[in-house]
Amino acid sequence: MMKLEGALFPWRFRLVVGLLGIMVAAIAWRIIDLQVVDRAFLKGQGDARSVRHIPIPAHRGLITDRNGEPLAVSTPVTTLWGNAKEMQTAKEKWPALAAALGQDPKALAERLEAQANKEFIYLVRGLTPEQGQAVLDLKVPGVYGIEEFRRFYPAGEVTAHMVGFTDIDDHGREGVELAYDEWLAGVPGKRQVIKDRRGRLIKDVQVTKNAKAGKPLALSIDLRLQYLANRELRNAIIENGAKAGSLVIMDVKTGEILAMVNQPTYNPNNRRNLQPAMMRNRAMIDVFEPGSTMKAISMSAAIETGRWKPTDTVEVYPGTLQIGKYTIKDVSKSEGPVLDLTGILINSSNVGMSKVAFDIGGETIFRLAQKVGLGQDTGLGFPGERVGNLPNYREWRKAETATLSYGYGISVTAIQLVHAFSALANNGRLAPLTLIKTDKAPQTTQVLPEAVAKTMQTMLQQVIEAPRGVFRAQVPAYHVGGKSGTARKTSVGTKGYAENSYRSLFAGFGPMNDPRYAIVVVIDEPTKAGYFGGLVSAPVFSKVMSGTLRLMNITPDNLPATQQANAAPVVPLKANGGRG
Ligand code: 59J
Repeated sequence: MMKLEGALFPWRFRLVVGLLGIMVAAIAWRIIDLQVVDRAFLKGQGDARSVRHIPIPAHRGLITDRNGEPLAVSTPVTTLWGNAKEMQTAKEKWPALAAALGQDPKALAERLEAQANKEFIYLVRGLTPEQGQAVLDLKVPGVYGIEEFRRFYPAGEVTAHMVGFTDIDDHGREGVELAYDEWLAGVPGKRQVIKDRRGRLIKDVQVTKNAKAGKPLALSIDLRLQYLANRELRNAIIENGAKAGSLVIMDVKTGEILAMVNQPTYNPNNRRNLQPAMMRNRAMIDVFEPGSTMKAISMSAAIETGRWKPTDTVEVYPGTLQIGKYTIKDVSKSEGPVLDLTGILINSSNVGMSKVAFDIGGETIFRLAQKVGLGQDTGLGFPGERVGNLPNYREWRKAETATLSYGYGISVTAIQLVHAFSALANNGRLAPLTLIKTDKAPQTTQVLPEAVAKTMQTMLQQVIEAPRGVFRAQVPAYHVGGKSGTARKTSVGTKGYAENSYRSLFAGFGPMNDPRYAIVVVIDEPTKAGYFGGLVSAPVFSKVMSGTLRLMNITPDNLPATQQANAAPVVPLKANGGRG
């Protein structure tokens, strides 16, 4: 075969072998050339053109109030960054850049020179896309843009504690923004790009993963009530020269928090000059002794035993009661030496309450307090939320029993206190608390017999409407009920109570014909016009409850007879004015 072919085409065979030989030699030379001679050059080129993945920001979910009013909105912004190394090649363009950025040209030049070997520096973050494009249109070498989102809080300081805020990288840092971060955040996407060594985009290759937008969140709060609560609390803090305060409004039937405000507050859109005191969501993260507001719970426990009814009496004379070396004192002189249970609440008698408590035992009060959520986990999972403390003693001696019955030796948050009162308002049924709008009726727990809750509603209405009652808590056109409290603050450092610093409290609900809203007002260290809860906090309750009932279109249950006549439908005028 070989011989035959060789004999037939000897010149062709030699030609092919020769060509192959030349090709092999050329390839070998090329390999040596690439691997040895040009190695350094090519390696540099390879590094310079590399595939990178850059994140595509995910749109963060919108936070709204219960009626769809925006509370936290993500808007697209452009962040401009510079490759300072590259920027050194076009210093003549810096003044125009500074002008477009609204920065001092000298300061910018100094900064760029000081960081001349940095390949990434922020020039300005969070411009509107139009502003950003205007700067990019200058085509300054080394200046690039990234698309980001920035959070804006339309209601500012009014919803600050509740909503919280995100950090500059759009991660939740406080409040609902933090508690629901995963729900709101979404998942960033990825874009494959080819960039050169200086970070210049050479080619936008493809989107390898689409960004997944975060989910929207409708809170339980009603922005109108939030504004109302904030305004009235702020005014009261100023008028009373108080240090701080909280106010919570709850829908007792659904468990929804309709408003939650604190003073002092802050503007989440401008967080420069923030002091830690402004950032505290006190209604959930500060605990306090509930003082006499606790008597509403202790009295409920007494009536639930069946051993006591509202008209049963107790001797409170002479306004003090000695328990070992501990003296129980009534602050105000009671209307008589003997008070019935309603009278104990109206006169806020610590002595009377203690005597009832000795009869039913501290543990009875403890158990109900526990059931209505005092000193218990709310399940809300709000960042920094406190649980408070409801101590259980192996042996409830008189001192512990008395102290708990009128609200000391226990610590609660404002939100727990409003929750406890909601059980009385909702006929003994406790709805779990929520900060999220709910559409279906919640599963409630009967924590107190309906009849007992109804008895308490009547008594707490008397606390406000009786001749010696807390008239400042009254609401025009509606019947409401509640309990004031004035608690000496524990003084820091010592074990005892401060002589001159108080917490003024009010907890109540309405309207009494079908209680719907519970409100708690806490005013911390009032220093001007007195400090009694009935004086300082009750008027705030009145104004906020009044506004709430009106805004929510609740039919008045206490109209004077003449107004009721007016409210009745009148014969409408005929369209032509009655002329035929
Ligand atoms: C009080 C307390 C402190 C703790 C006392 C208020 C006790 C007590 C030890 C002295 C002012 C004051 C455990 S006052 O809340 O009784 O607003 O409707 O702070 O009693 O034993 O100069 N409330 N307040 N007591 N401590 N320890 C009354 C009452 C209450 C009122 C006013 C008058 C106290 C009508 C409180 C209100 O019901």
